[in-house]
Amino acid sequence: METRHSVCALDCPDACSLLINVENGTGSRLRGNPEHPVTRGFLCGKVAQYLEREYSAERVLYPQKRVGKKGEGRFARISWDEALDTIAHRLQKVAKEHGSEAILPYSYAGTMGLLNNAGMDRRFFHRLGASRLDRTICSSTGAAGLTATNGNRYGTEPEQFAEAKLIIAWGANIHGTNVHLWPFIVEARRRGARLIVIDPIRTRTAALADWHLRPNPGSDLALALAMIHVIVEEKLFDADYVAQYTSGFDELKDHARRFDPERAAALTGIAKEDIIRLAREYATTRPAAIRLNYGVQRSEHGGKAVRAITMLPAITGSWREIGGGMQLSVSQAFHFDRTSVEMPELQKISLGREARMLNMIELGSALNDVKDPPVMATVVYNSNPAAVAPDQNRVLRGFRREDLFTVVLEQFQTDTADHADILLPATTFLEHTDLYLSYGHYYVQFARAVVDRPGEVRSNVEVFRALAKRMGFTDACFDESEDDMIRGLLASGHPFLEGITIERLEREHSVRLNLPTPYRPFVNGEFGTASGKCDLSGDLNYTPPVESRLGSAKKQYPLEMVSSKNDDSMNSTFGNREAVDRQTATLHMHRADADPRGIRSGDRVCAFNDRGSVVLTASIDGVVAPGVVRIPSVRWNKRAEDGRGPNALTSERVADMGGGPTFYNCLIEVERCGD
Ligand SMILES: Nc1nc2c(c(=O)[nH]1)N[C@H]1C(S)=C(S)[C@@H](COP(=O)(O)OP(=O)(O)OC[C@H]3O[C@@H](n4cnc5c(=O)[nH]c(N)nc54)[C@H](O)[C@@H]3O)O[C@H]1N2
Ligand SMILES: Nc1nc2c(c(=O)[nH]1)N[C@H]1C(S)=C(S)[C@@H](COP(=O)(O)OP(=O)(O)OC[C@H]3O[C@@H](n4cnc5c(=O)[nH]c(N)nc54)[C@H](O)[C@@H]3O)O[C@H]1N2
Ligand code: SF4
Ligand SMILES: [Mo]
Repeated sequence: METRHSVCALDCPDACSLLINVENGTGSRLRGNPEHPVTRGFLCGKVAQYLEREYSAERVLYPQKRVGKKGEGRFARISWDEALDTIAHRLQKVAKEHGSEAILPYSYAGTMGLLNNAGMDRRFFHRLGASRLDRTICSSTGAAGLTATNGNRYGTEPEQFAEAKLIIAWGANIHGTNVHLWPFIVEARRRGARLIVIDPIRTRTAALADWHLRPNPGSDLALALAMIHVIVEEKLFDADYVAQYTSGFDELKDHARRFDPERAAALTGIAKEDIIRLAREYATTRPAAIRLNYGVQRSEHGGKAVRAITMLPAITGSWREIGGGMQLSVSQAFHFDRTSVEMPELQKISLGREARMLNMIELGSALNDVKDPPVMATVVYNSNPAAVAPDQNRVLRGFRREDLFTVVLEQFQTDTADHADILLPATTFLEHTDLYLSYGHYYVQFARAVVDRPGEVRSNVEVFRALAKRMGFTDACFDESEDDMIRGLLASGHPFLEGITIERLEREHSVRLNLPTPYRPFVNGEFGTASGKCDLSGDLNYTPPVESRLGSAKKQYPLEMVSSKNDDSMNSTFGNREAVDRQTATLHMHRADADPRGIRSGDRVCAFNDRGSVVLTASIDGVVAPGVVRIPSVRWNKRAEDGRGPNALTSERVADMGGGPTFYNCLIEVERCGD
């Protein structure tokens, strides 16, 4: 028996360092590495049980071809040779008849491992001249907002939250989605810190807070501007930091002037006195750290909201302090040479130009409406769009087109896999080599395969390498090994990565970027903007989201649905677990909305709007305020009695910046289902 190191590859800011016992190629006792400064020896509930998934009888183990109708999920086993030949033949045919841009890759972050997330696949699709996918579904709106203000995506490291005297979890369900930050908050609170949660939902985190403020979904821009209003009026800002390290303060003051607490109270649903108290407490408690998470930016003004919230630690000078500042994402500090791996220049061979780009949140439109050329083939990996993409009925209609050729690389038979013409068995992160960044801490990690592979599973890297050969691509890049690709990623020459080699990672598994400890990214300004200053200028106009009670959308749908993350699953991953299915089949509602509709806890209810409907079980509890409903997400469609998940209700509407989705601005009505 041997203890081996791995890294959790799920789409989570914690990027945990793992230890696993291995005997004769079989793993047991998966646990958090006690030596990792952020993992600190524990795992979240979902991944503590990961070996149940690894060795599940439901794993997809062999290549298969569809024998039933699209969506039915009936398949027959075939050989890898037949699978690869079929795919190569069909892709070539589509390219010949419609042009290579009729092929659309669709992937997101099923694995965060750099190679299996965006490696050989990118080379393959660039060489093929396929359409490019704008990967916006999660964080691109927030990234755009953060970058507009700070010029880059650096932030306060989790370890420093222990030093804060005030922590604001803003649209951040830390206990559910970022649990390795929690012990640092516990430590801070033991030393007297207060935790304030700003979230329309009473999450596990909100329930544990000292103070929970519930804004109307998508109204955070108004709240942030009102805080700035108070901070400016009461002269609570750090005039010296503002003068030295920011630009555009006068413009910001003009914006904020119009958002007095009274006006903001009407827009946000938070009492005027509470807004004033929040602003004062934030500006006068030192140090104060904001954990902003992605809940805020999944709304119509989400980009601007992030932009404004990011201004708070600059105007109060909080970036100066250990335990101050803010974290949304720190991913950009990992300055890997991604172009060396993705090789966009291969498009020159295939197309002589950049391929067209389709926004992944508009998949329903891409599959049904896009022309010149229409999408005739799609290859899906690291994602389950049949469940997670908005406007699900249109997405499913697209996937059910008889003339669409669909390939899915999957570990489990998801709703998307059910629509595959060819289904390929994928490895888990315990079964392949990869390099990892984190968007929540500053450690680079590396892991080799630690357990034997079941059946005939292959990694994404291997599949796209093999497909390149079948398609006749002779370029040397398709022969490159995983280790060479990792060397390429690490060889960017950026000082943060200096001395971090594959050999060192092989020995140490996890290596801190070359950053001072503690790291205060903007202690002396040095923002990533062209001027080097924090940019407080720009458009911060706010009107209520169209899909909100105060907005202009149709009034027959009076409830605001927030389908945010379920604590015990990971988007649709783990949706096959019974407990997860029960949690994600629940609609939380306030008594004030339930009573007039004759709805009681345990009732079967239909949630619906013009886009679709879903059947759920009502829970009348303290989770939401009147006018808001919550559906913990994302359920597997096929587990639902009507074959639909929450995204049957959400829209393709694009947020204000960065092309991201507006999952959390969604108006619906709820009724008791007929018996
Ligand atoms: N357990 C678990 N962990 C996960 C995931 C998961 O599915 N489950 N998913 C992973 C992924 S892909 C991501 S992107 C991260 C996301 O991590 P988070 O951003 O923390 O997760 P969310 O649940 O999307 O949103 C956070 C909180 O924002 C709240 N919220 C929604 N709308 C608003 C709003 O308008 N204003 C404010 N102030 N709050 C709002 C939600 O109610 C939610 O509690 O988590 C990762 N970790
Ligand atoms: N209503 C609603 N919709 C949402 C969200 C929400 O909060 N509410 N959240 C949105 C967000 S933030 C995100 S990030 C997206 C996430 O959406 P997705 O990126 O689709 O994430 P998952 O649902 O976790 O599905 C990932 C799939 O990748 C597979 N996988 C894992 N590792 C590998 C691998 O190495 N190779 C291959 N081939 N497959 C692998 C897993 O088995 C899993 O089925 O969903 C979005 N959709
Ligand atoms: S999902 Fe997040 S918290 Fe859970 S083990 Fe993976 S990285 Fe750690
Ligand atoms: Mo995400």
